[in-house]
Amino acid sequence: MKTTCSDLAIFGGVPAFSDTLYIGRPNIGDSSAFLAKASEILDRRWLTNNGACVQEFEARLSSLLGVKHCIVMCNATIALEITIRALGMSGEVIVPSFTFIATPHSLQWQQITPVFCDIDPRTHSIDPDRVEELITPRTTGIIGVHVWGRPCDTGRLEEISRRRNLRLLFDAAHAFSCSHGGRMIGGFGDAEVFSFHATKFFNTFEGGAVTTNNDELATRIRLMKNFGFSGYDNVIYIGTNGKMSEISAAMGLTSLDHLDEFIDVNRSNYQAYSVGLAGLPGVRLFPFEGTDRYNYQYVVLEIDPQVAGIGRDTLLKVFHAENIMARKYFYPGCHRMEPYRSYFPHADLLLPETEGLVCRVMLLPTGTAVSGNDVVRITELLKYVLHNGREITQELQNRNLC
Ligand code: T4K
Repeated sequence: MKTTCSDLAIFGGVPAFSDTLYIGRPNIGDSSAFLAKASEILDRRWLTNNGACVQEFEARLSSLLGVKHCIVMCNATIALEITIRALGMSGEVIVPSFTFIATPHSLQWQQITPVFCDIDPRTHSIDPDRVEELITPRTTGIIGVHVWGRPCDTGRLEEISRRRNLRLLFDAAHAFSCSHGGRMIGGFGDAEVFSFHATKFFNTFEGGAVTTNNDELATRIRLMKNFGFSGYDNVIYIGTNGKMSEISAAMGLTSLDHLDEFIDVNRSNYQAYSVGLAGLPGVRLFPFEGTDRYNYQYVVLEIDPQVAGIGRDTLLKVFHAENIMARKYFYPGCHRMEPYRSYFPHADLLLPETEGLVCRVMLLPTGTAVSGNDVVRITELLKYVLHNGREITQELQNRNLC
C-alpha cells in the first residue's frame, strides 16, 4: 500500500510486486493432459502435415464457431497473407491503422497497398463512415479488425462491400470465442482470421485459423497453405507453407477443454477492475456491452491527462517500476511505423481519432496468471497515482525522469 510519493518504486520505494506481471502471460490449462497428447503424437510418429490432432482441432473449432470450414495454420500472419491472396485482393485494401502491425504487413508483403482508415473512438474499430471516402478504382477489399474482441460494425461493412463489390476479411485475432448479434465470430464477411499466439487467451504456442462458409475459398486456402499440393506429386496451385504442427494442435485441443474457465477468469478480473476503477476521474475502462459473448482478454484503459493530472506515458513508467508491465498497444499506430511512415508521411491528417487514441490507451494484466488480489492491488495503486497525479508528475520532472 502506497501512502506517500516516496513509497513509489520509481522514487526508490519497494516495488508493489516482487514477481513481474505481464500482459499476455499464456493460459496453460491442464499441463498433464497436454503432455499425454504430446506423448501420443510421438508414439504415432506423425508430427505435422494434417495429422490426427489437426483434424480433430479443425472439426471442434468449426462446430464451436458454427462455420462450415476452419483451416488451422502456423500463425495468424501467414493465415492473413494466404486469405488475402486467395480472395484475390490486389491494388489497395482499406484497413485501420489502429491494429497490430501484422494486419497491414500481410498486405504490403504481397505488394498490396494498405489504405489506413480512421477508427470510431467509442469502439476503437474501423469507422464505416470513413471507409467509403477511401474507396478508389484500385480498391479491392476491406479488412476490419475486431479490436480487443469487440466485434466491429460487421453489418455496415458487409453492406458497403456488397454494394461496392469489394472483398471483406475480418482480422479476428482478438475475437476467438466472441459473438455478434447471436452469431459466433468466424462466419462474418468472406472469411475471418484468428490468432492462437502464446499471448492470446487461447493459445497453440504459435498458431492461427481461417474460417469461412465459402467452399471454393476454403479449397483454395487449403491448397495454398500446403504448397498447392493436391495428393502426392501433384501441385495444382501457387502455395506456401502455412501448416500447423501436431504439437500446436494438441495444445489447442487441451486449451479448448479449459476455454470457459479462461473466459471466467478474464471476466472476473475485468469486473474487479471495473468495480475498483468506478468513478475514478480521467480513466475510461473500455466497455464490453450488450448481450454479445466476449472473451475479456484485454483490460484497456484510456487516460485523459487533463483530468487525471498525469499522462499515459508517465503512468506507464510508474507502473513498470512497480513490476506491472502495462503496455500501450498499438502505439504509435501502423501509419507511423515503417515502411508506411515513409510511404504515407501525411497519413496522420486523415487519422485524427487514431492519433488521439494511441496516446491515451494502456493495457493492464489479466488472465490466469493474475489473481483477484493482484487486480485489487493494481487498482489501489492506480487510484493512489491518479489522486496524486500532478504531484508525481512534478516530482518526476524535477528529477528529469519524464
Ligand atoms: N492481428 C492482430 C490484431 C493481432 O493482435 C495479431 C497479433 C496478429 C494479427 C498476428 O497474429 P500472430 O501472427 O502473432 O498469430 C504480441 C504478439 O506477439 C502478437 O501475437 C499479438 N498480436 C500482439 C498484440 O502482441 P508483442 O510484440 O507485444 O509480444 P511480446 O513478445 O512483447 O509479448 C507480450 C508479453 O507477453 C511479454 O511482455 C511477456 C508475455 N509473454 C510472451 C510470450 C511470447 C509470456 O509471458 N510468455 C510468452 O511465451 O506482440
